Amino acid sequence: MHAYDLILHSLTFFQRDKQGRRRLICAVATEPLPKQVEESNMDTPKEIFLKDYKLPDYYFDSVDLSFLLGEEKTIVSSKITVFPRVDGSSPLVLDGADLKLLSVKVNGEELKEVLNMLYLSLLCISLNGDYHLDSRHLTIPSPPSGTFTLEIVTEIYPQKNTSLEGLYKSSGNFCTQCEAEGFRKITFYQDRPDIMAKYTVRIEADKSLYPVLLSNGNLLGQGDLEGGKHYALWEDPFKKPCYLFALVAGQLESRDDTFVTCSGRNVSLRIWTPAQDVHKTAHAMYSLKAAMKWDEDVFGLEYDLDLFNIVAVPDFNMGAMENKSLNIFNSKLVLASPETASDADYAAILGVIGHEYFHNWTGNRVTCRDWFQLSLKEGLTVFRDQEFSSDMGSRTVKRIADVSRLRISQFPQDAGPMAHPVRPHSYIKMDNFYTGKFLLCDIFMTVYEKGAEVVRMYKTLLGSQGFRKGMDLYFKRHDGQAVTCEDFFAAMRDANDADFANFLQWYSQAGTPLVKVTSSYDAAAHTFTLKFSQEVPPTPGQPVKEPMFIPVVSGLLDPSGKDMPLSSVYHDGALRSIASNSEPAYSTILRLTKKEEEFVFTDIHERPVPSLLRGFSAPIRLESDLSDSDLFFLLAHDSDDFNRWEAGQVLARKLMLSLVVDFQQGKPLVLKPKFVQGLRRILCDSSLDKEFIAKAITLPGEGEIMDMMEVADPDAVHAVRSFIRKQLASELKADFLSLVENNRSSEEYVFNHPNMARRALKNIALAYLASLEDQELTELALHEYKTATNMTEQFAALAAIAQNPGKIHDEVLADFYTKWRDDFLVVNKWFALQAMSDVPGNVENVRNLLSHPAYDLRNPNKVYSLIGGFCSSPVNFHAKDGSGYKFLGEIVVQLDKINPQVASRMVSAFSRWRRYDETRQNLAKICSLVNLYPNRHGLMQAQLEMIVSANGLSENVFEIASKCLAA
Ligand code: B3K
Ligand code: ZN
Repeated sequence: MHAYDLILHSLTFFQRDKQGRRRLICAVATEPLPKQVEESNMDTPKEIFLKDYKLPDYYFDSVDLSFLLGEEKTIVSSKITVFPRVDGSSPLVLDGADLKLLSVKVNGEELKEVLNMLYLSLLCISLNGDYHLDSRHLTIPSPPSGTFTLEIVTEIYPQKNTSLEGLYKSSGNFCTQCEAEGFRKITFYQDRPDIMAKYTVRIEADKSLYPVLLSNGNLLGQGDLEGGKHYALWEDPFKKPCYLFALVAGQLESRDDTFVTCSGRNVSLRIWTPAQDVHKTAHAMYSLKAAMKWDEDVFGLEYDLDLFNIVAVPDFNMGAMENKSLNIFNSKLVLASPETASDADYAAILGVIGHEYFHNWTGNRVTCRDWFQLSLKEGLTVFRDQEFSSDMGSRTVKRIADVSRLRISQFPQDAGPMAHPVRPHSYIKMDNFYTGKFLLCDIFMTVYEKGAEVVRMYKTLLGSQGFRKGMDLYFKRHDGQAVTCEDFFAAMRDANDADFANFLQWYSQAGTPLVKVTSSYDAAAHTFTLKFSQEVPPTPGQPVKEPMFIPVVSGLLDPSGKDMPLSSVYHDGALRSIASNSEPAYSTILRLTKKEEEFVFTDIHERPVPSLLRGFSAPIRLESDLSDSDLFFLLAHDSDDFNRWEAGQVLARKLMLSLVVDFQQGKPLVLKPKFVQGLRRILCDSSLDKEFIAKAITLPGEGEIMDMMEVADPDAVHAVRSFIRKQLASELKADFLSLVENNRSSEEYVFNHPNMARRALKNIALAYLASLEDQELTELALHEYKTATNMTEQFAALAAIAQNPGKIHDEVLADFYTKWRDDFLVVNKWFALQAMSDVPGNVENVRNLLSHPAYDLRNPNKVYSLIGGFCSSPVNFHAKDGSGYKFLGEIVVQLDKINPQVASRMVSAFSRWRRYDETRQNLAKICSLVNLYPNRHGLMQAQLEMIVSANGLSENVFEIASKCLAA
């Protein structure tokens, strides 16, 4: 509670002045808090709850901002037209952080500060003050009734702002990041997304230092001023929440292009970067135009202004930001050339440029009522960018990549202390609910990625056309509004007259449902029965769960591997026909809604092999009773390519888990010949897409396997995965060699699916071969490194060599740095590669890299590469001596003082600490080790405790570290 709240909850006396404004004349606190309590409470992290949402008491109509950008300080003036939601006498509370307030005026009249209200209230002294200030708010206790103007002038210091939130400087240029709650670092405001207003922005700055001045909307005017200064005036005709405000000022040049919209309007497109990088923006421009066209074609959504700007900045906490008509991007997601960016970078740029552009409708035109609704815009927009990338490349490969990402990062979040529903019930720092897009060890995936799966389920249930009808209705109902996840649900339901059962639980229940299925065939009755059970595991704050509505897309394969025609299915006392209009159906959606239920397919004349959860139709863990030979059969024949891949993954997971047990019991590791044969068949199947093959022969990640174990054992999992890789490399050596031979190309780099697929297959073959540590094969990798003409192949060869320590490893890494030392994005790849190394004891190398001249803890990308990269190595991060944890603990405390958002990403690497309790392993082994090594569980706990007790800890890190410890 703040002093101010106390006053309002106690006895207050007001009188009206000539303008009808209420003036506080006296206040008496009934239960005053001692001063020290008041002060300590001021900065105690405060949890905010969805259930406490209240409509704002005041709305803003228009906002005129003026910026005087300077080297020492920046002056921000705002003039806001305010109107009350209902006439009454509520105080107007504005958010503010790190601001120096210079003046406040209401209807042109300057207000005075009420100094220490608590003290004065206790003495019951008459006051004539007009506003109150604390470390987080500016409060006007008695604004006039009706519409009024509010003018506020603040002073801020962007050059000192290392949090990269609000207005800050990146490489000498000014830029902003306001989502989620950064606008309050620019000026006092109702910093919440349901306050939507029209903005004008005047920027004034030195012309030679900041020749380019940008903000949202249309440029109304610009001109020179005295003293070498100039100005620009921008107006955004669309109402927007303040999190979409943006400003950029600096020395930038643009790549310009034009897009003609479906209604024939010309839109100017500009991508801004420092002059030397403009040549690297061709792919970003291609991606932007492709996204604009795709949104018109698929959703009928046209861009709504005549100008669209993108600015690339090197210092950015996240991937990018969808500010209205002025997207600001992390340079990594804009700049690309064949020599400096990999296929993965090109694909990420396509996806993220699309993502931010798509927000113009899903996020900007229709925005969120409050931050709990974040998935309304993010889940939907991730789904849209996934679909866009699928349509631009290979749908199956994209789906595999997205599901792998979900499993590697979101499933662990759902199973750990940070588990929360797609729509969280509470938060301390909203930033902790955003996905970091390209971070190496990000676990903040639920709102975005699981949210996208929830949107995908609507599409699965409604079909493309039904989904489009729902989207159309959503825009028709809510354009220009700030709305909730229920509004989206209602639009989908109403447009299709659909029955979604208890679908809304996907928004409120955390945890990944575990679905178990058993099957049986009745040859006499010609029926095939699937029995399902489901259980959603308990998560923090949600010990008991209800069954969910889970769509399981299913098909049945006949013994020749073909899809059987499905006629009808019996479920819940009713026989439902599957075939429609006498067309046979080969796939159907089984709608699970109960804890246990069964589905009986009729007219099944041979024992089928079921293909379940096709396309990963729901974000669940599925455990089936399929035998290994069923899985090999699906791997060879399933018409659903996703499920073909999935069958291989299930086999690999089973194999890895059983070898982990062997390893723990000291048994020799042996690879089943059937597994090798199955992979060889895939490898040599020329009818298959090459990128699909590359995915199919990639083993599940170590994190994924540890996530499936009751007690995670990083050493065992690492040893097993390395063993299988080497064994496969040795047994499939000839096949891998011919893949490398046959997939070289001397042609110019092209970013398209066939070429990317070719490179992906060649690169994975090379990585397998190099794992053998055979001199000839290392020479081969070295040859590929030297002859590569693009970063995809050069870096893949480097990574293949870097697996094995030694002289060549050191020489090639040094050579790579020398080649690319002037390109900071490539140098970040070099940092990441070294940081991720599984060579034991690598923590020392990473510590040394912290003082490398190219390293800088203030740049998020460098932190994500080096520290994030390090945390993704199970061997070194989870080193038994605790050196990895100690390193991360120290970095987090140091980083938190510079940039809390980045620090909280890093601390999240500890989030699964309870999973690493070695004491539950083989007792005999532990007894001999326990004196040598304290258990990992305790080591991580100690670091978390050290972090939460650090002085001046940010709310960002506090939220993560304290939730980890409380779990
Ligand atoms: N909406 C932004 C992320 C904002 C980051 C907040 N700390 C990018 C995106 O998801 O599109
Ligand atoms: Zn987004």
